[in-house]
Amino acid sequence: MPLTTDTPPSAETRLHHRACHLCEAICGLLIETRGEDIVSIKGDPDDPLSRGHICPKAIALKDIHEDPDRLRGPVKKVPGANGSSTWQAIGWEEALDSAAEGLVRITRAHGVNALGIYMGNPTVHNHGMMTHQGQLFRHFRTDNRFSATSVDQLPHHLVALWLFGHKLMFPIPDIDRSDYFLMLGANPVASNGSIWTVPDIRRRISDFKQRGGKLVVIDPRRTETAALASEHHFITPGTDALLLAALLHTLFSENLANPGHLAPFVKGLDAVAGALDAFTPEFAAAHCGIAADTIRAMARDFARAGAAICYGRMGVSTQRYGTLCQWLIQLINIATGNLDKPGGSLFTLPAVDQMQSVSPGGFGRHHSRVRHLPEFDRELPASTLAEEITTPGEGQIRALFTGAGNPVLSTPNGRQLDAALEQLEFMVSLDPYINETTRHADIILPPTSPLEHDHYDLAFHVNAMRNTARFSEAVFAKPEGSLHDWEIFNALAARVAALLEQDHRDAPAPDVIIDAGLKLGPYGEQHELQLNLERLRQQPSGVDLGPLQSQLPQRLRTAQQTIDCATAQPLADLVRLQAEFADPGEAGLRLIGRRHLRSNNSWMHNYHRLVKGPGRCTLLMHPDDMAERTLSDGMEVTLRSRAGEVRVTVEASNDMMPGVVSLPHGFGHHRPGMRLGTASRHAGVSCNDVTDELALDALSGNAAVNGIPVSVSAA
Ligand SMILES: Nc1nc2c(c(=O)[nH]1)N[C@H]1C(S)=C(S)[C@@H](COP(=O)(O)OP(=O)(O)OC[C@H]3O[C@@H](n4cnc5c(=O)[nH]c(N)nc54)[C@H](O)[C@@H]3O)O[C@H]1N2
Ligand SMILES: Nc1nc2c(c(=O)[nH]1)N[C@H]1C(S)=C(S)[C@@H](COP(=O)(O)OP(=O)(O)OC[C@H]3O[C@@H](n4cnc5c(=O)[nH]c(N)nc54)[C@H](O)[C@@H]3O)O[C@H]1N2
Ligand code: SF4
Ligand SMILES: [Mo]
Repeated sequence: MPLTTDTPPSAETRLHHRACHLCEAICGLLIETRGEDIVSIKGDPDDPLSRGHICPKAIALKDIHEDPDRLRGPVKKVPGANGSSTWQAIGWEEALDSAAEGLVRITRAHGVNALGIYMGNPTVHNHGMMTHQGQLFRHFRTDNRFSATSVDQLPHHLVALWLFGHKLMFPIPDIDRSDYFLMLGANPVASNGSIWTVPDIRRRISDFKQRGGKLVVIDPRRTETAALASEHHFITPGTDALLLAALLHTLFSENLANPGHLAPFVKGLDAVAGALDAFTPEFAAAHCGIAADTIRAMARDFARAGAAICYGRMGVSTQRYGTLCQWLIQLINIATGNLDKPGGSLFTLPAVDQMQSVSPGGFGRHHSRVRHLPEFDRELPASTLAEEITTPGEGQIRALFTGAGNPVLSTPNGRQLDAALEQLEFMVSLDPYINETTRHADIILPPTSPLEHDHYDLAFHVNAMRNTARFSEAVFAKPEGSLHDWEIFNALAARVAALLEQDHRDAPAPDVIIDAGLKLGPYGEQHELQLNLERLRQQPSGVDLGPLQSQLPQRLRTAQQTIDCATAQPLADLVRLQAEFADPGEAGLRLIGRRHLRSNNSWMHNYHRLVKGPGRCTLLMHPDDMAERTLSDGMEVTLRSRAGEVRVTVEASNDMMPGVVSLPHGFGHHRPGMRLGTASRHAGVSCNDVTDELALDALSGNAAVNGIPVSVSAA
């Protein structure tokens, strides 16, 4: 799309190949610049994965780069007039010294666990943050680490670890070669796919259907994706585990289960079948709102399809049975022989293979202090962060480091966390913005703009529906006096190490690490392609490494290279599920979230082009539910839960399941002391002021931000 610029036409025009880092679709872009201006941003038709696809958010790369609210250098909080505080620009030396000293001072006085760390979602879209964060954190040795993982995909990691032996072994839907697709709790037409890098999903769904494929979507809202489906079924939020258990029950009881090529290395299916006796389609139907016959038909269709996919995302991981859902989903894929099969769900073979370099993950090796919630991969559930700050005692968090995260808006009961952050003795944020979270910091360290550093998708090639590799050069030179995220990690780590008298050596630049990873990787020195960074640089649209291939059992990281289906924890969780749903359950409204193509979590509301038009932070509600409460379209209502309440405009929608209301997350930009001009004019309210820090997937500690019991009344 062509964009307006101020630069005289005489300036030199250049064309840059660039990956879009804003979402998991990682689209290839062609960015035209003239001098310091971005003239146009288009899809790269030669990108082997995205094939020219682009969405309206790509233009925000220009807006982020040029945003006057984006910090260009470090700031420090200083006292202002009348007891308020204000921000003062400071130099990097002072900023890094005081950040390191402040953090070390607290851990010296109160022990290592007095420091908390929260890392947010953009970390995984930024290779330098991924390669260099450990550099800093290893000096701190705190158990109080948190991230957006536990408001998101934690159940996927746990199930991957248990079944396949590594937290990153995600089965990836092979939609281009499939016949039947059962999708639960995902809306890729708005989100562009998640734990499934699948640019251009609309076209892929359309091609899939054209070939005779059947897409069945299970969602409490008739979403943009459901609108394209062959079949859509409403489901009562939080009851998917019953549906999935009933599907698996039917596969076993009707002798439709056949692991086929997986049989030689799959164990424990009989034990699973035995544990499912009570989970009949009738039992599920009584709670989930999908008829027993429909469930049986779904199981039969799935088993009889040439190749089938069962896939579930946010809506089924961030609910009370998140881990059980993800485990049942993979058991359906395994029991029908659709795992590791073209047209089913397969594992990638990425050019930089993190299975070689990243730890497989671990679970429950230590627990949170206050609520005794289990760690996963050395991180505790984000839902417990606020109480770890406010509850006195040994190990209480008194200082916090945040990087690329906005937990005040993105974690349950954000208002409680907002207040808790006020209590901290010291806080440092690595972030380009003064927002709802970072306004509590003492020092903010802003990195270079995304277009000022190079880029490699360490995370998303691992989740992609085709094996490709691509390295993007920086579009703009790094401005003088600025630091990349990874340089800030190095510089802070060096200072912290010196203060703690620990050894420190700067980690090499990310491109050096990527080069080494490529050479060691499956297409590197051992392979005819001899892939390395030099070669990738010569093909800026990316290198095609082919469709996903069957790789089992060799790719498994389990001890015996087998898949042991009878995983103890989810089997035990079936008992909790059965007990909870033994009774009809209480009626009442349930709150779910929603995503919009022009938004991205909490931090992309500051760009006029993306937020203009009618406000999107509305509460969707079925007209019957509104009539029952004498509400009318456009009215201000109070949305209330155990944890809190917000006032919001209600919008009538026949796309909602009766009994369910939907509010997007990531809004609530009305708080004082931020520097987000456009966002605060489109403030909205925060969905997470209503979600509940006590609502968890009890098995993993993942936040259940979907399915929250709420009431709605005229404001
Ligand atoms: N435009 C845009 N794109 C994004 C993002 C964004 O904010 N905006 N965020 C990015 C991130 S961080 C992620 S993790 C991904 C998420 O990607 P997706 O998982 O595809 O995203 P959602 O749109 O949240 O889809 C969740 C769906 O679950 C449904 N749901 C809620 N509760 C239940 C339930 O109990 N059962 C079932 N079956 N469904 C339920 C919701 O109605 C919703 O349609 O998107 C990424 N892409
Ligand atoms: N109710 C509800 N809550 C949810 C969800 C939901 O669906 N419903 N979704 C959940 C999901 S899936 C996720 S992933 C989380 C996200 O939760 P978070 O990761 O905590 O929040 P984000 O909104 O992604 O905030 C990103 C922050 O990173 C900063 N940032 C952006 N780019 C960079 C960069 O390159 N470097 C640095 N250092 N900082 C950068 C931004 O300024 C912003 O402060 O929210 C979760 N919360
Ligand atoms: S789909 Fe995602 S990666 Fe592609 S252009 Fe849009 S925001 Fe960027
Ligand atoms: Mo996410």
